Amino acid sequence: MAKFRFTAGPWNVHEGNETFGPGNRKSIPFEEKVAKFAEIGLSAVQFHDDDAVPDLSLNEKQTLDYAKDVKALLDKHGLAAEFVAPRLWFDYHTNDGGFTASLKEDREYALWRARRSCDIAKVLGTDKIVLWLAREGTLCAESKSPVEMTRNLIDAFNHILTYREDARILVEPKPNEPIDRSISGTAGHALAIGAQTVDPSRVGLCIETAHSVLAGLDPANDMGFALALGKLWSVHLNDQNGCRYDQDKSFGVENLRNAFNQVKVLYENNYGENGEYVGLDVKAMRTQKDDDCYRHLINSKRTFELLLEKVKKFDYEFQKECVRTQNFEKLEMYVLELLMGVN
Ligand code: XUL
Ligand code: MN
Repeated sequence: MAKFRFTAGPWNVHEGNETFGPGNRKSIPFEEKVAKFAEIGLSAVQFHDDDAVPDLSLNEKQTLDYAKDVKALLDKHGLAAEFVAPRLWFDYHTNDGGFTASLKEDREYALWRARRSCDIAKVLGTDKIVLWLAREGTLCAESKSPVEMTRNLIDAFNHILTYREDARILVEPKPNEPIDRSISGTAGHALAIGAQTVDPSRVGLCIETAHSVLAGLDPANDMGFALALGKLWSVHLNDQNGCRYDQDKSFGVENLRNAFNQVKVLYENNYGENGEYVGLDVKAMRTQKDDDCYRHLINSKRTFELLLEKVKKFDYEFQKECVRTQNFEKLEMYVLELLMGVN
């Protein structure tokens, strides 16, 4: 049984800003976050391309040299790099989409960011490229063709797979926000697109709890779907209170039973045995103070580990008997009692 190893990104320790107001916490330098990640027991760091190399105006050699320094910093703290994700939603070129932008020059910009991510990932020692397809869809439904957008995505995936022949794409599906209508909002969409590429074996998934909830789906089932197909290459655990803006709450705080079932499906299927990490894509509430601003990460990891203990206590003989007699009321109460510490 592989031991679960945890990871997070620098964006998971943020100032607390949101649409209605600026944050109240101070910015923490990247080096300090990395040191703290190691201290709280994480094993790897997740990156957007500009988390690793913030200056987009650097030439290729300067970019790679900068990435080498980042790799040295990770090595110093005994951390690996899990993945690099092109940030295809911040720049004005990505106003209207990345790979599915309406203007050719904007689509080319997105492909450049993807190639840049591949190069940075290579220096950081990872073959994983995460694509959160933030703006791949429409704000105005009539502004783009869904058929063309789907083909754009296949072309973009092919571009990445041929640019770096050892790279793997992990699509992180999300049905909306910031885009109104995503063209590839679920695990099924992502894998269907992957199946049309030059190398479907190098297209898999990063399933995020909140994104599954936003799609009206069950996160544990999404993870199980990906596991059954050998496609669960990362997870972003967090929590989400129903269908509203993406909340990135600490793991388990909204729906503990759901969180239990996510840990259960990962444990039962030996998630991690091929080096996969448990990503904690959580954000502290904006009210949280500077002096305890890693608490959400510490709590999410602890919740996972406590739920793992519960999973290990799960009585499969009892479950089998309940299934045989179709006494699901009994099984359900057993799970609630397990979670409440009664048995
Ligand atoms: C957005 C989200 C991102 C991705 C990485 O909802 O989850 O942080 O995980 O690009
Ligand atoms: Mn995420």
